[in-house]
Amino acid sequence: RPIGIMDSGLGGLSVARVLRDQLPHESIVFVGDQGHFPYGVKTRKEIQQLALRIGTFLLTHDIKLMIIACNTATAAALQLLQEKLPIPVIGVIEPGAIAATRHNYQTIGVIGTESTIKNNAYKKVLDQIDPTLKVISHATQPLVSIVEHGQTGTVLAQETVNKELHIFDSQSIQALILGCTHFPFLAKEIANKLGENVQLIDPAYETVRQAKEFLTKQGLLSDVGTPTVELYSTGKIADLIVGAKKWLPNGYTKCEHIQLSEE
Ligand code: DGN
Repeated sequence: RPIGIMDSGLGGLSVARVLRDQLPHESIVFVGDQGHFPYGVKTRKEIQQLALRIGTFLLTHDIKLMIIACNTATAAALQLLQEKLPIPVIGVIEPGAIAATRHNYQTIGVIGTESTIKNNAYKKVLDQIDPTLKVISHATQPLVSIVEHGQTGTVLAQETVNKELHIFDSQSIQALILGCTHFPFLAKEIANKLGENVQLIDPAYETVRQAKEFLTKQGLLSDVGTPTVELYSTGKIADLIVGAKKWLPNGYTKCEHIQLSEE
């Protein structure tokens, strides 16, 4: 049985690539909801409806676990999906916060979409784990668009990162949580801007570690065989193919457009 992964767009591929790398025998069904991109500026209710629709689609593929590979959708819909779907669902925020609190940092930054930052999604979890940690949160929607439009590695990408992360010039941080799954694809530009003293935290690694732990405990881990990797987009399939070619080094077995019903 495959693992289901969803995002509003290409960002979820940053989780899929870590999963492919760490759990190479697991089959994946990935949905990029490009037809409704971006989630970062939508209401909680809208995001919940979209995420539930995708969860229902993933169930038709008999998934054994769903990963919400989107911080915005995790903040808005994780609990709802855990209640409504008959399979386990994990998100990326708690794993990201856990990864960030492993190193005794005193001050960390969090960047994410407007929705993730406005909801204080990371700060709430970080405060629970380590109330003494100083957290500087910053919303940056333009970085999501750079990734979604295939502009990573360009001068424009670096300029946009420099402008968007300007806030950290005056507020020094020891680590930065990449609190949007699109951002690991801009890690080089972000590292250029912040310098080597700031650790970048990609929540995907801890998310995949938790997925592995769960599957192992349940006896559901696939450790032999050649997996299938099916990618679906509710929007332009060409964009998903470009992203997958760039970021999924081991390729995919299927890539198709899907239309999900409003119900
Ligand atoms: N990739 C999503 C996230 O992690 O928050 C959001 C992207 C978006 O829809 N703006």
